[in-house]
Amino acid sequence: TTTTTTTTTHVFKSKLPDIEISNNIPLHAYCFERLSEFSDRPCLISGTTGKSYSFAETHLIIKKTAAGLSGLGIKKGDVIMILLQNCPEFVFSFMAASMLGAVTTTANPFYTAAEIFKQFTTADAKLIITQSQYVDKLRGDPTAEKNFPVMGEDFKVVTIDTPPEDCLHFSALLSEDVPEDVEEENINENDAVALPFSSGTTGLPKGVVLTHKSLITSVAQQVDGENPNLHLTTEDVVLCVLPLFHIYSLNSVLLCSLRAGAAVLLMHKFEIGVLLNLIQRHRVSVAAVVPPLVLALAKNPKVADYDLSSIRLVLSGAAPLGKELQDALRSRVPQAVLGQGYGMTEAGPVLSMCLSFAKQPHPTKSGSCGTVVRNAELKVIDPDNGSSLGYNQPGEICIRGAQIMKGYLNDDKATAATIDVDGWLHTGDIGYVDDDDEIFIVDRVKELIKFKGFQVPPAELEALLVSHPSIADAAVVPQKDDAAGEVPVAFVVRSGVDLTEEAVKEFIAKQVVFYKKLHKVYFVHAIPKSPSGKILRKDLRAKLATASPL
Ligand code: 4UV
Repeated sequence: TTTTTTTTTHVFKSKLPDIEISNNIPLHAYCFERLSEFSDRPCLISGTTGKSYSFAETHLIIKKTAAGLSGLGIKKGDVIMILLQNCPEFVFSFMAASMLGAVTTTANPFYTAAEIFKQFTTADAKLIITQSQYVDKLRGDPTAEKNFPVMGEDFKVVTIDTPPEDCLHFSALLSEDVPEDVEEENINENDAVALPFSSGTTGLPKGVVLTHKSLITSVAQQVDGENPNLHLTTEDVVLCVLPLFHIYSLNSVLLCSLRAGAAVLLMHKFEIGVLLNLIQRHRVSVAAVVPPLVLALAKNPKVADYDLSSIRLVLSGAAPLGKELQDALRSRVPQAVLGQGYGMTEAGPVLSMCLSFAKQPHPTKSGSCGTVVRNAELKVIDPDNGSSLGYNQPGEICIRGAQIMKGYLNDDKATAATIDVDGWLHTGDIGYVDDDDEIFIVDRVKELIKFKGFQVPPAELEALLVSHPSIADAAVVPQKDDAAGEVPVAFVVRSGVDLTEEAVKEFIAKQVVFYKKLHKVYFVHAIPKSPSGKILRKDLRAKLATASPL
């Protein structure tokens, strides 16, 4: 006799019904589809200058920027890099690229030259839009071994402020005439529009191919329908302090606000006094934040001096927000609805969103990451055997739907390791769905370290460490930290006895952006590895949790 085992898949869905999504048009057309309904309303407000752009003005400048980029030779399929802090030009450039069928790769302007060029060359970008203060990094280092592409020859640089030598000013892109509508019919819904970089569940940062269809689907899942999950209106002023180069702010702040007709208040960097001032002055109603910002709002004594009564909604995401901190924030903004979104760059990015943010809200619990978005399927699997788990059983969270990435750029192997043959994207996050369909994340099985929500890929730091002549082997793991959530620490096997902790830290610090710096170095005799050679990160994390990790 044979036994047949039937495996049931428990699929979790939103409590909101699926909706019709017009995801067969280009992203910019979708975002500005309702333009005529609110063309005179404020669209972008610069926190720095106070200048405000209406939806009509924004749309017009985007068209001009598209014409200007086209004049510089940018065409369908080309990649541009935006290397900017939050500013109106970020928005103009991103949407203009979409109009041309071009693709934007966004990078952190604080990156070192090496980090920028790694992404720039992997993405095969043609042009960089940046600020003059970052241009020196783009000139490359003539003494460096690596051959950087040459500015002016291999790529062009546009600056939004006074252009240094060999750069163009952003205004040069904007012609006086109103350009004819740019050719649009040849943009396919499955063409890439955004190319953020993420290390995903393992390895080095990779280009995440997000298509017009993926981003439209994700935005629609949040703000479209009779009862939108994230209810934004034309009366809202949405705080944009989180960097637009990260997918959270790009998607849930910028694209969602454009679609819904809400104003976006752009802050180029976080500074608590400036932030509080702007919230008060512009009557910010929706604040998208990360847990360290929640901490500042909940604990900083300055907060008491400002009027925050305009805030009706606070969305936290990108890293775990504990129940205690969420409750502490509540006393500072008692009138506001607080909740979380859970996203991952590869997932398009939003997997789940707090249902208390809906037009007809559902009650939700502190500490939950929300409920899976509509028009998507979520499952929880046993990480050991892949079997599907039911309510209240923690396992790896998987997501399926039209919003997820098309794949990693030029990396079929990594794509196949993340999206399985049935279309499920495996997140590397451990969580469970409770009886009210709310998701709770309890652990992360992937390598990724998150410093204040920023990605720190251990593999990148390990590769740098072993490039040091006196380091034989190394492993980098997260250590819990009150202020940052997690910080990277290294276990290092020395090949020369003279090497000090300070020397290792400094060796890394000069090659990476500030949040990838090592906070501690432990010298060990060997890195624990599985028979197949994989670093046993769990063992190292467990060691760290003890009083003396050695
Ligand atoms: O790839 P990534 O850097 O992507 C993000 C995206 C986050 C969000 C959050 C809310 C939104 O509305 C939105 O549009 C985007 O962080 O890092 C992905 C990993 O970060 C952790 C988790 O490990 C992901 O796989 N993470 C993200 N959000 C949460 C989180 C959360 N709410 N709670 C715990 N961990």
